[in-house]
Order: sequence, then structure tokens, then C-alpha cells
Amino acid sequence: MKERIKLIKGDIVEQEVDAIVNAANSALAGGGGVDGAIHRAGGPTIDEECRVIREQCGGCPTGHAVITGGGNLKAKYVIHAVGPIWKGGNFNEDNLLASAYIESLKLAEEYNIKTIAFPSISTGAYGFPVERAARIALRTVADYLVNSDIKEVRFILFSERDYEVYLKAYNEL
Ligand code: AR6
Repeated sequence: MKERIKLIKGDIVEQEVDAIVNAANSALAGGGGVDGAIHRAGGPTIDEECRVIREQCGGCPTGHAVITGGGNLKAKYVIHAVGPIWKGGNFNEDNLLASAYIESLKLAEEYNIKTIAFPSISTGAYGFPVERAARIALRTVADYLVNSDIKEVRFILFSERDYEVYLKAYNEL
């Protein structure tokens, strides 16, 4: 289902889609990278909703996702997905990364989200090698879309290099 996947070089906060995905941490505590950018652009309601989820559920385990409104963003929702911290590759990182994408897509379906934009989860502060992450992300999403009515999944790559890495993985799908 490659045809429904689009690769874009840019800033995820500017995307006009039903939902954007945040690369969050288990504490839903905010942070740098794409998380910081989304909270800055979306305003305080996103943090407030994260705080409620934290109090009710204690956060979000690695490989899972939770959803909030989009605040001031163009997107109606933000899905906060928690990818794994890279520890060398023998700590179930591949499966946990795939799970972060799958759980995000499941939540999207629950909320009738038809268009969704992902960042490159785990490949910044969490240190997951980008070539390996790109293959897992694209394969996982392409497989998922076979049985889904989600119309479009965008991958928003923040650097030219990441864009090229994802493009290569896309062409090899
Ligand atoms: N739009 C799209 N991609 C972005 C943007 C943006 N505005 N800003 C950064 N990226 P990271 P992680 C890229 O570190 O590795 C946070 O502190 C970035 O270049 O944001 O999953 C959280 O709170 C990289 O390619 O997420 C967690 O504690 C990709 O987004 C932790 O970092 C992911 O980098 C999560 O680490």
C-alpha cells in the first residue's frame, strides 16, 4: 500500500492533516525535538491533556500511543507515540518501534482519522539508527494500510539526509 504513503521534507507542525504524531516520552512530560516543536506550536491545552492522561494512566509505555486534541495546530489531533531508546539492537527495539507506529494507526482509526503525519520516531534523541528505523517504519505502515481505510500517511522528514534515507527505503519497499 505504498501509494498511500507520502514522504515530505519539512516541519510536522505545519501539516494540514487530521492528526500529527508526536515522538513523545513515557512520562508524556514534553521535551526537545519534535515534541518541543509540537507543544510550542500547539499551545498549552496539549500539555494540559497530557497531564490528565498522566494522572489517569501514569503515562504511556514504550511502543504505545495516546491521543489529545491539536490545540492551535492545523491538525485536529495529536497522537503521542513513544518509541524505544536505542540500546544496541538487542532489547526488542525493532518490535517496539513497529508497535509505536501500529498503535498510532489503531488510535487514528478509532477517531476516524483519515490523514496522518508521522515524524521519524526514535531517530533523534533516542538514537535509533535512521536507515534501520526507516525500513521498519515504512514496512510497518505499508502492511497496516492493506486492511485500513486511512487515506494518506505522510512521513515528515526534518533534514535532507533523513529524507534521502527514507526515500531509499521507500523505493526498496
Ligand atoms: N518536524 C518534523 N520532524 C522533526 C521536527 C519537526 N518540527 N523537529 C525534530 N524533528 P526526536 P525521539 C525530527 O529527538 O528520537 C524528546 O525530547 C528529528 O530531526 O524529536 O523519538 C521527547 O520528549 C528526528 O529526525 O524524537 C522524548 O524524550 C525526529 O524528529 C525524546 O525526545 C525524532 O527526533 C524522543 O526522542
